[in-house]
Amino acid sequence: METPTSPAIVFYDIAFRPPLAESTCAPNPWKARYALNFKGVPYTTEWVQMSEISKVRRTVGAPASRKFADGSDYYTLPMLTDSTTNSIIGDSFDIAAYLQKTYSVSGAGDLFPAQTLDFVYEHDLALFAPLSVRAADADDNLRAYAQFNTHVDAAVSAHVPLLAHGLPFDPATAETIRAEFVRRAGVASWDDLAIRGEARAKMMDSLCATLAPLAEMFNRDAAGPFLLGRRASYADLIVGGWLRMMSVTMPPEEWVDVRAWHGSVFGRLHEALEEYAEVP
Ligand SMILES: N[C@@H](CCC(=O)N[C@@H](CS)C(=O)NCC(=O)O)C(=O)O
Repeated sequence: METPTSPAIVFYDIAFRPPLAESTCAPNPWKARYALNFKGVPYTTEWVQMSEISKVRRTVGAPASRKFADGSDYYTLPMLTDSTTNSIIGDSFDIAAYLQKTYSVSGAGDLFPAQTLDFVYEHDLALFAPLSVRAADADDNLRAYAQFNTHVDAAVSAHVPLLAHGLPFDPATAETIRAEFVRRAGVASWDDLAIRGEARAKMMDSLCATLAPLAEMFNRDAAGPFLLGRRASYADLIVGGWLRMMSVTMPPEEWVDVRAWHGSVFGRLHEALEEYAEVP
């Protein structure tokens, strides 16, 4: 009789409140998890408390993939290890590119089909940690996807106060994590990171307007629900990762609105991505 072996791929994701598979909502891990499920390669999830990320990455031997504004290392997830190739990959985009290269014909096929990805969000965001900048990709097509990733990240990050207070922290560690967020933001209290009332409504309007050109791209192929019609690609997974975060962290009535914006393109995309939303 064969003994069952555990999958060669271990995927490291951020642990929020139990049940972990329901609360998981960090956008970059979601992009990578969607990519893994798209490829249909077996893996297990290693759940990491936010306070443990730097320790876990250092133990595995993955350098930080971001820097704080002061230049110090910012250890993040997702991360993936693959014992079949002895690889350690510590960035969501790198994970998708790795899966495409290593498991090129697996699952739903090509994660990076050529397409026009011209969503642009010009920004001058004063974030506590600047968004990651990728070294220039030799491959024009990957570069186009990476730029799209940066613009989508920036567009939603500019509205992240709408999401922060809805993060489903584990009650056991919530106080520590909130204190860390307060420290990073340089504010006096967790409450200072909330946005309510008229200011919130205004920020929702701004998010809606910011996402309009992105929605237009989804309307190019009327068959939908993906940018290329019936065929999903990593660009859809990038947007989908952020939608996952919104679905968990926004008040339900706001999430209903987001789903309905711009002819319901985001609601349709989110639903279609259920196919790749398994959390093993
Ligand atoms: N460029 C990295 C960024 C990853 C990133 O920012 N991850 C966030 C979650 S979406 C994180 O790990 N945050 C941990 C923390 O804030 O302490 C990637 O795409 O993987």
